[in-house]
Amino acid sequence: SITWCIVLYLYISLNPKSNSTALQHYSSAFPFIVTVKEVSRTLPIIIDNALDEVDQDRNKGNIGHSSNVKASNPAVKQLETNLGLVRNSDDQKIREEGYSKHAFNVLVSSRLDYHRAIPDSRHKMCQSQTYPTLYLNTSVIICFYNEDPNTLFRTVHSVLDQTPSELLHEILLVDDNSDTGKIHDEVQDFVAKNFPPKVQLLKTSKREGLIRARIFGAKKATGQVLIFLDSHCEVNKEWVQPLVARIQENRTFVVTPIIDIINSDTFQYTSSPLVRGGFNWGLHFKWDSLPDDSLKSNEDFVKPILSPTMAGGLFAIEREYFFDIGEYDAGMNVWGGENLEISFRIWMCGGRLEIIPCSRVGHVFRRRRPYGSPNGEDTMTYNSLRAAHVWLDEYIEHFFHVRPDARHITYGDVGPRQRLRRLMKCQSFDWYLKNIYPELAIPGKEGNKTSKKETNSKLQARRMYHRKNFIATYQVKLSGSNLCVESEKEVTSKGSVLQIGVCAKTKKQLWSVTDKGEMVLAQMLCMESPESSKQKPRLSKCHEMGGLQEWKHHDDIDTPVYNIAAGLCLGISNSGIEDFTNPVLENSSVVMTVCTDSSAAKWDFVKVP
Ligand code: UD2
Ligand code: MN
Repeated sequence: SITWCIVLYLYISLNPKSNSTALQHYSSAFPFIVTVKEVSRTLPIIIDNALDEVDQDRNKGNIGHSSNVKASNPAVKQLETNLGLVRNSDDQKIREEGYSKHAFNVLVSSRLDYHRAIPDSRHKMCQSQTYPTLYLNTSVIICFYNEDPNTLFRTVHSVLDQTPSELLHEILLVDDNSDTGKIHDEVQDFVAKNFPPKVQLLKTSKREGLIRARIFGAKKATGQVLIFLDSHCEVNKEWVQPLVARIQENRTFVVTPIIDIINSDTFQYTSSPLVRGGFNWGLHFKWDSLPDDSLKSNEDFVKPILSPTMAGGLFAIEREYFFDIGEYDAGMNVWGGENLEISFRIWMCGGRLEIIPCSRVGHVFRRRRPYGSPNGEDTMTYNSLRAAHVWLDEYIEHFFHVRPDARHITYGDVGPRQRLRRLMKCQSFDWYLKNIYPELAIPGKEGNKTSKKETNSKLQARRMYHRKNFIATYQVKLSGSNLCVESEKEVTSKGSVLQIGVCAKTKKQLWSVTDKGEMVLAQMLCMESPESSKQKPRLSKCHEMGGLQEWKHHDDIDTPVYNIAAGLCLGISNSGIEDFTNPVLENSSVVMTVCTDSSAAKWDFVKVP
């Protein structure tokens, strides 16, 4: 754990944004908001429970669709309740196609109940909140493009389940001309059979991208408040009341829930810490920690939080106000940038943007976006340029400084948007920076920005928090043999695959199990499963977010070792050889395999004092 501390110390001291580790946890779940460079490398992830006031209860989920498997092996039977379990080649196919089409675990999603219980992630103060009589009703608008139908249906069911019907005027599903008509037909059929008439399916005549698809939906909506959601969400208890209550106070308040995390591998629902929206000069959205002393008393966990920007997907706005302030820039394509544009516009043109901590909605954060734009264009840059030319005034130079290439990229006609800004007599960007986002460092200016260096005591506290919670250390022995799982290369060697070697109490064979279900070799690197059985498990930097680094097993003999996210078990490559004294088995590699296959091994966890 000394090494762990040193690694952590280096990480904290080298990372300029490390003033909130909760933030890093959160940001890492939002790969789409960090710079391209950052996306490609695995972000070191550290969860800061200290900043996360709310219980991180893991949601187990209920099995929904029938699981008619008769497993004779009692150990496998014990695993049967696990949602991600790959039971046959059909399952494997669903899982692999799901990852490639949707970038999340479709197999798990298909087995989860549409009405599964998710943990109430709100602060305890929210649970006793009362709201005034709410007289505004809502239109929930959910745009989707090639979405996994089950996940979309769960989104809709959760809104129906959790929203008082008098507040829910309608749910509009906008199919953004998904590639195959099959998806549309399936959704249409399901809507007709399973949902009340207030759920309506609409379709754009061509692929519009999420921005124009939302405008399309908003124009059809007849409720008094528009609420936009992504098509892979689950709303939490009393999510809508605090949003509507706030808009009733003032129609120029645009409000967002806290976005909780639905793990894209396991669909576990975890609560997110209280953070707010910001951005950098590359015009990438990012999460910022709250200003110092924001959370002093319990009441502060309930009060609206001023937010310079919104993440984009989930927000509520009074319908007429949405159109009054210019809806969205319809010249923006497919994905990206619209969230900063609407945020600048709201603030600069007399509105107010807030996060409402008692409203919580879970969202499946993916590691990559599973779709492109129709002509392969980088819509994020195109859209950001449009926003920059309309809203940034002289500060656009800072954008170009970070993105010199963008100076020469076309961005279409922004004349109408600039006229809109003049017409509405909006404030300058300088005003916005000084009054709403003074925390943003202006390059070349020495401001009294918060110091990037943490005080020693803070650092100390943090190090204490991130010391891993090791439960016990084991040799993991192939049952009935004297062969153990070990790293092929040194214990510090990231990416090393695993093999079977004669048991010896060397570091290479000492696996420490943590309270998060990780198996950490020599207390340094985590055992990580690949997404499919075509690749091998390896040693990876621990990211603390479960998923492919979370393992299930008994802590004694004869247990399968199961990875929920992969739906697979730990096995050995040359199975079938029953004579474990046979030297052929030595150095045979450790693989991921369907849990019921003969290559799925049983293991003894032999405690090492
Ligand atoms: C985030 C936002 C997303 C949007 C985006 C920036 C959250 C949780 N999500 O990205 O709402 O603001 O940043 O543009 O804040 N879709 C279409 N047509 C398309 C592409 C997507 O309808 O051509 C749908 C898609 O099915 C989904 C929604 O738009 O329901 C958002 O897309 P996403 O989930 O890929 O975006 P995400 O969460 O990465
Ligand atoms: Mn999304």
